[in-house]
Amino acid sequence: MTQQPVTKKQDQPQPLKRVLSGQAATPAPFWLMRQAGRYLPEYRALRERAGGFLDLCFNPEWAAEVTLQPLRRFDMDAAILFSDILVIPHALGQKLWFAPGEGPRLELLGDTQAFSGLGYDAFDEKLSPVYETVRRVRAELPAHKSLIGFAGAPWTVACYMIEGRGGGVFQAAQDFAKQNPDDFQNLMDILVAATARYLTAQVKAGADVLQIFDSWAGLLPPEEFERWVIAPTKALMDILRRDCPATPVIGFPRGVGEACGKYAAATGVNGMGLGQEISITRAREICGDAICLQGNLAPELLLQGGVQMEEAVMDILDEAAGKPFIFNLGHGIIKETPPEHVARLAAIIRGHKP
Ligand code: 1CP
Repeated sequence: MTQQPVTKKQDQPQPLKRVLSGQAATPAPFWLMRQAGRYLPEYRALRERAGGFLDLCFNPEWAAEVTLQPLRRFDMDAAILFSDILVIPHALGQKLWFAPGEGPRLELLGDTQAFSGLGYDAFDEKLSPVYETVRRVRAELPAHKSLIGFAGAPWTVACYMIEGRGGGVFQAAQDFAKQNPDDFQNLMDILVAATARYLTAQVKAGADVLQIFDSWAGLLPPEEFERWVIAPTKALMDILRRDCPATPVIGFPRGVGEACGKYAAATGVNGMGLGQEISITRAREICGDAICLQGNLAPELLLQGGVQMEEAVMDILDEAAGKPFIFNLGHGIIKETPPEHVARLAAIIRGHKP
């Protein structure tokens, strides 16, 4: 009698990696942007104990705990590293702080904005706690759950570096790029190299999948979109393909609508993250059948819950069925969202039959 191999849970492939390799899966794997965060009481408790937000990001024990908190409740298919996109300017030497209740602040780089003060002297040392967090989370996660490492895309990180804060449409950053394109290109080059170094180190520490957040890609008109979103992302992808060829990458240029097709084709990402401004059906027409799409429930519907949320989730799952897909939101969870709504969402996704 031939013995059937016993499939241990450890041997099961990760559903997230499966769909990112171009295969469809039912039910669709899911995770949620900002799944670790202020909507969870256990996050708020640890956040209070940690003191500053950066103290939380750079304490591997706490950051690993916060990364794992949502999966203890909801059985997502992936954990996303708890950190922030702004640790890159911090590691390059730009002063960063989080004013209580206000969001991030960065010290302005000076009149010339020549970026000469940025450098690698303390880069690896400052970011080493993040890599330790990755190692700890990977060691604790079951093998079939993916750990997503991430960074901000050069354009989005540059927006904060030049503006010194969030909250608007980054007019100073947009003006600076228009008026000083050579200096801005210089900043893009610095950020491409620094981001590649940071993401490659996350992969070495155990990240299974990477996501590149370009939250402010949608601010740019077409020509600038090509120059400041597509070109630097492609340059970053070229390094990642060389240095960690086996690691799938999800690109999330938020708010670009139908330009997702151009972005996907030009950058070669494995997963195309969609904001709620485009339907899955339309994005599939534009991007083709091979790529894995990710998204795109409006976070406002998750906040609201009820029948309207449930119908919207079913619509997305029906539209996405039969092709590679990761269920997610179109942007991060709103902090007032009741955790029970997330539990309901998870149940609908797991129970969906096309
Ligand atoms: O006090 C707090 O708890 C701070 C709130 C907070 C949190 C929970 C910030 C400050 N960052 C984070 C974590 C974070 N940031 C994660 C963790 C993992 C997860 O998703 O669960 C991730 C992936 C990010 C990424 C991030 N930071 C982005 C890209 C995604 C997006 O939301 O568009 C951006 C733009 C930031 C900058 C940032 N950091 C924090 C805030 C409040 C902001 C936005 C500032 C603004 O523009 O208004």
